[in-house]
Amino acid sequence: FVTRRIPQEGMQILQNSGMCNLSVWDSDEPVPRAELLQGVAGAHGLICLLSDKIDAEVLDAAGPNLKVISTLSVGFDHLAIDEIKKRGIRVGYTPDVLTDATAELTVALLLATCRRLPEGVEEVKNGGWSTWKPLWLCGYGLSGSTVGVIGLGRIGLAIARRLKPFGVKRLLYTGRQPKPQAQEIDGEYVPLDTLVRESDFVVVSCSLTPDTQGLCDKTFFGKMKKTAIFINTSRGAVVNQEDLFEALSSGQIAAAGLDVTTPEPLPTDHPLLTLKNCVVLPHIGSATYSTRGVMSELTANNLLAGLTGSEMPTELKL
Ligand code: 8YV
Repeated sequence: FVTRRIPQEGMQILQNSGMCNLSVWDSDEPVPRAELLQGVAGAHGLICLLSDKIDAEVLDAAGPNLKVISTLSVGFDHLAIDEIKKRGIRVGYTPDVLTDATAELTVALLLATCRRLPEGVEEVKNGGWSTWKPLWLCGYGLSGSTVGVIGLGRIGLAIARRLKPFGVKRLLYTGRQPKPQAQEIDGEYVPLDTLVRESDFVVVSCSLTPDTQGLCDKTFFGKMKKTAIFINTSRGAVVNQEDLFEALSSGQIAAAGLDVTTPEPLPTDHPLLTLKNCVVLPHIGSATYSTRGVMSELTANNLLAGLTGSEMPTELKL
């Protein structure tokens, strides 16, 4: 069962394999819960997306045939891993292939936020561009700055690599343990507290776990510099959005750029969208044609390998 029309590259692999009797929720919209429960019944394999919550109820609805779940994402916080493990189901996911695209988007969002690009575009359109004014639309630059990356995994490292050539002076990072790869970017492993206090740019690139859920809250924002910029391209739930709104509207921090929110999509009347100093994107980190194409190929190949009991190109170690 495929919960959404995935890019053609992946669909072709599934169709050409001649191995599966495909049932696809043929839409660009998420499959409604009732249809998911119905569609998955008796399936041997499941292809899903981030927006599909795969919990015990879905696994029970699938029944004992289900051997493999292949998600079109690197993140797997939508999967009830304990329940999946208990049932001996294998999981495929899509690491590495989206690292460059997501790191690129993070840099784009960071620059758009610190140099106030959306505000500038808006001013040009609405006639706010009058004469040249010395401090009009001034922002903060990367050159000479301190950048702090929370979570120096594949994507965090790719972000840091791209930011260094902008003239970043210090590159701080935090996580469960120091990373040897950090040498390459002269990264300094520091406690979270130090990172938050000393960074001009705080970039969140960690996965969503019980430890990171709500990590960026009132206390966190309270420690940031008043001139600092907050960027999140990982998962919305790492942030307490009410606390972020408060920090942005009170001037506790300078600005924020978010590619991820809770919920997604963010309602159009959400308070964060009333703020000029908050740039919100609709979760497009991996959205390049080639990346989504390769992600869908990998998702299909993981599924087929799982169905035949062979080695998957990228299996999640449960
Ligand atoms: C995906 C993501 O674009 O892979 C992930 O975990 O967050 C994004 O790259 C998207 O969620 C597709 O499922």
